[in-house]
Amino acid sequence: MAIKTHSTLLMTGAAGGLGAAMRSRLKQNCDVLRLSDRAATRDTLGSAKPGEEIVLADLAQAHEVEAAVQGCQAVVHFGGISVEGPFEPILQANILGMYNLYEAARKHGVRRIVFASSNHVTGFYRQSETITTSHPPRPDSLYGVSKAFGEDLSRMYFDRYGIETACVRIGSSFPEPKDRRMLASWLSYDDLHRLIVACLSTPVLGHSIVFGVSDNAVRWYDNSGARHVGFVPQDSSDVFKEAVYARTPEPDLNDPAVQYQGGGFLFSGIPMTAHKKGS
Ligand code: NAI
Ligand code: 15L
Repeated sequence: MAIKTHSTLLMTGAAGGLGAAMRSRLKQNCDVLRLSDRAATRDTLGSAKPGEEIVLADLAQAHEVEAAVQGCQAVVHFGGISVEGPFEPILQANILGMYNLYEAARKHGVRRIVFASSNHVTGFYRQSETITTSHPPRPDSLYGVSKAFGEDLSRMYFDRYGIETACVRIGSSFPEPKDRRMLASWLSYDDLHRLIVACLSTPVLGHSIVFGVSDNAVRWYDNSGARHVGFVPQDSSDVFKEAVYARTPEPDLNDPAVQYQGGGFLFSGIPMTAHKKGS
């Protein structure tokens, strides 16, 4: 989708999996794509191609984030810790980093942000439930809590300062679904790109929550509360179903990773209580 949404677009987390996948795609949607990530990722990012700029920044460092944001009209925010783990790095990158990003956006007049939130904000809903964008968060991990914080922080910046944000609760965005759970949560890279462009280009975004999944047959999410975003997924995990079933074992229905939408994230990081683990 070649529609130009903004002149200079900042993409944080540009050296990560989704950053790499969106780098060529988002180039069509702006005059200048500014890529940002931690200094340690310099080699992964390589040099700036035509129509690109690179501004390295640690999200935990306010002045570095300001330098990355200055001169941009919109941001696609992929940067941060992307899995469950020790709290300190999550605190620095996802919580302090989110605050630094929104303060920089406020100071430098950024009007719209696409925030890579996560299905783990609602990971403690069961796989037998269908949830809407209005269901309360039920994070399954410290990582999920940090994304819920990001959603609330961005809401405050919308209510106070009018900065519009799409909190995209990405399911599982990889080249293909890795397991049976991902048949429900999978988001193709092309659908992710469609979703980002929809968020950047819809006339009125406000503060919106959108589930980022493809048009999969098995679905836990009802996106009808986000129709104004105009995201119409065009891919489906169904084409991978046979292969995924052939290479993965029968699910154990007593396993919380099978019962809950958050899957394996329920077990990583801080210990689970006996209540959730056992029965
Ligand atoms: P990734 O881990 O491959 O990329 C994250 C990037 O953020 C990395 O390049 C890393 O260097 C950067 N980063 C981490 N801490 C930083 C800091 N303090 N300062 C600056 N940069 C920092 O993750 P991936 O898969 O590309 O995901 C991108 C975003 O989307 C993440 O925020 C993740 O939480 C979110 N997401 C991804 C999903 C997926 O299926 N890939 C699903 C749900 C959410
Ligand atoms: C996420 O939030 C992670 O960033 C990603 O690595 C996947 O694990 C995904 O969720 C998932 O739930 O499959």
